[in-house]
Amino acid sequence: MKNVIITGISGQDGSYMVDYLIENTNLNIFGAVRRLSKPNYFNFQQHLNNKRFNLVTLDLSDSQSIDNVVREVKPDYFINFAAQSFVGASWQIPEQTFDVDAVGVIRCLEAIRRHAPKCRFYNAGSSEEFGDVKYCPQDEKHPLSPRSPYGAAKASARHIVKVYRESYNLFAIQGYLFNHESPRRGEEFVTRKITLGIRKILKAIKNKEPFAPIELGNLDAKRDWSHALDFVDGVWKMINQESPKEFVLSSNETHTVREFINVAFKYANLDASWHGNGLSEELSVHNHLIEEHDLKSSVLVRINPQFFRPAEVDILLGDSTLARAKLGWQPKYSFTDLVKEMVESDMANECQNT
Ligand code: F7E
Repeated sequence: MKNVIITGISGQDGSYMVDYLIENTNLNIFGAVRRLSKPNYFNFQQHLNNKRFNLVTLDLSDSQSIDNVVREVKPDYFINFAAQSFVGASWQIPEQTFDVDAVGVIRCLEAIRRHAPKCRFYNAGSSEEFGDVKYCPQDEKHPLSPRSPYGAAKASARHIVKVYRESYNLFAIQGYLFNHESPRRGEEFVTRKITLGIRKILKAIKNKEPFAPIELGNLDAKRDWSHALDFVDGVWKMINQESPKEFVLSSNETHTVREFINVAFKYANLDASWHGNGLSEELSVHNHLIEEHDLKSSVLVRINPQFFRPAEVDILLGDSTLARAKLGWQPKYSFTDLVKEMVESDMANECQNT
């Protein structure tokens, strides 16, 4: 039986990849987590008793830990979803971001080169590598022009993956993944911040309590959002090609943060409208609802300059034509399916791990 190492399994992509491979393959899965004083098994607890699932400790900032696991497991696949993945934080912790997201990839590649040179390696790449984009939509030929320490680290990782591929003849690739979300998305990312904010507001309304607005930064930023479940399928197809080619995975649509908010509040059945401009822009509940529910507050969303970034990627819009044609990859979720699922999941799970 073949072995796969998946890093980052407490997070969204790693945990969905474990689900996907348990369901669709007979691989032995070595799910890697970093040692934490308070372990977080929430997203993969359903597999803990599965004979095909093995939990291993591995830290991208520690080459010994990577070397040990690769030497023992001798993987056929290594899928690296571990990262400091929050762009906003990468200005506060630039060294740690670079160490984990770029140098950590060298550590993985070195371990593979020494102990499992036939292993197929996938590293999570990002549309953030395109940065201040030169043309729309962005395809595989778009130049790398990152705007954040996170984007710079991922762009460096892309170069080192190519160098190892060509120097040592490794099957090593890094896809170009545009934004991808789900009910398992981390709380600080804008989509989940919005859907969790809606959950809090609805609860307050139900309990006839006042509520605090959701505070956000740049509502004009445009992103190409997909469902993470579609992307783990795309990554699996990418790592199983005959030759190591790197593809864009994207929905091929772009929406502003404001549009995400509008659709999310629609699925929460809260009639609302925008007022004001710039930093004074606010989303408020419609008057008829204030009277009907005897609401104690009315502002749902407000701008807080704290959430603007030192440098912003204004628009991302992917072109995944090649992945669809060459890998036969076809995403199943639309933008509205995604928003609906996220809103409904947060409304239903009032006592999840958040
Ligand atoms: O921001 C704007 C923010 O943090 C999206 C990661 O998975 O995708 C993700 O990176 C947009 C940005 O994701 C808030 O300025 C406004 O324009 O959800 P995000 P991201 O930075 O696009 C790429 C492909 C990755 O590779 C990354 O790992 O939303 N925005 N107000 C805000 N964003 C946040 N987080 N919080 C706000 O309050």
